[in-house]
Amino acid sequence: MTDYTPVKADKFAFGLWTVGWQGVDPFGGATRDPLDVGEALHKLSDMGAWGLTFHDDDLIPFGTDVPERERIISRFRSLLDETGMVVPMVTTNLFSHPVFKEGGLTANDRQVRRFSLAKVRRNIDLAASLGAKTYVVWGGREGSESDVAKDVPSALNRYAEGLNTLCEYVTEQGYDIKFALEPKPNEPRGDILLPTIGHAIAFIDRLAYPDMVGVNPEVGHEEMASMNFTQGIAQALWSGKLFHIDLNGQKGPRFDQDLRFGSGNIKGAFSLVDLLEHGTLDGGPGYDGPKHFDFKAPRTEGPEGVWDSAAGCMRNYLIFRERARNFRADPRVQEALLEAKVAELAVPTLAPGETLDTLRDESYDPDALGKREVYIERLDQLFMDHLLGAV
Ligand SMILES: [Mn+2]
Repeated sequence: MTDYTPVKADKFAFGLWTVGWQGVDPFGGATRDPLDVGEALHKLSDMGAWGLTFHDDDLIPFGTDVPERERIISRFRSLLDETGMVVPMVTTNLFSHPVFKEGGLTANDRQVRRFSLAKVRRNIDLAASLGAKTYVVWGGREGSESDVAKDVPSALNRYAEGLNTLCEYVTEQGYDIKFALEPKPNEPRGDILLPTIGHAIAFIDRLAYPDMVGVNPEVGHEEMASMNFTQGIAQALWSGKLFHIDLNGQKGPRFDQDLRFGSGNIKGAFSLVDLLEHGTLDGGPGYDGPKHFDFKAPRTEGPEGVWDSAAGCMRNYLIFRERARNFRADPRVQEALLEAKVAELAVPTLAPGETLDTLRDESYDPDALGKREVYIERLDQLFMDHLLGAV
């Protein structure tokens, strides 16, 4: 057993807006004071975190003039040097200002779309200069409350146009940046475009530069839609599209809770970490990118509670990682995997040279097959035993 102390090599990253959230919700104002970016960087670095991410407006308030913008950026660069923190990902706020009330890249109003692209471009230049490799696109306002007011094919065309234009810009500039779309089913819009991992992956296939675009799935966003997050991540890995990940917690389909990672669906979090760390049985890779926490300490908490919550995200990941390693190394588990024929699924259904005619000529005993034991409960209980530390 380790002491679950995070180190930089674990690549834990936090959004500036996560630890900086002041607790404003639709029913009440701030319960916490603003957090200075210097304090955020020092505190996170001391706690063993590796990276800090931000929306443009988190670091540089909307409407800041050029000299003040330069001053903020130069102070931020010094703070990064001082703390050894990196900026693995940057994103754009295309949702807070009223200009985005009807969308950003897919607003019906063409001037809003042009403004949105210009805002993204300006922030991509900053992202590249800070060494960020991933640029997240979360279209929280891209959607509608009224089906008749949004022509979805046109919206998807404009979404694609925006991304294609940004990909061309990044290539022309020689930036080492890829885009990651972040799906979410609803909130703040009644319905958001590209609501799940699957929608996003299908959309990416239709883009002009599909290799430059992947996904940034968030635990809570998929679970709001009753999706199995581990299964979605497995498909993203299978598609070569898991460019980034947002870890947090959610208690089923309801508003976006952004609980600390591990809180909420604990068994789902365990299977997720097992997948990220060990990949799939057919030798498919796991994930070695940033483990990025997009959580919010509940507004009940004061400043100390925020760091308790942030530390809990990393601690829970490390506990799951240790237990997943123990699970995979346990001889009883290996036996149970064999009994449940989990690895047999990696064997192609037809052998080389076989055809459907081969199958036609084969004899089957469906009744016997229907009566077979599958031993899934036995395996799943071992999984629970390891998760709960009852081994
Ligand atoms: Mn969320």
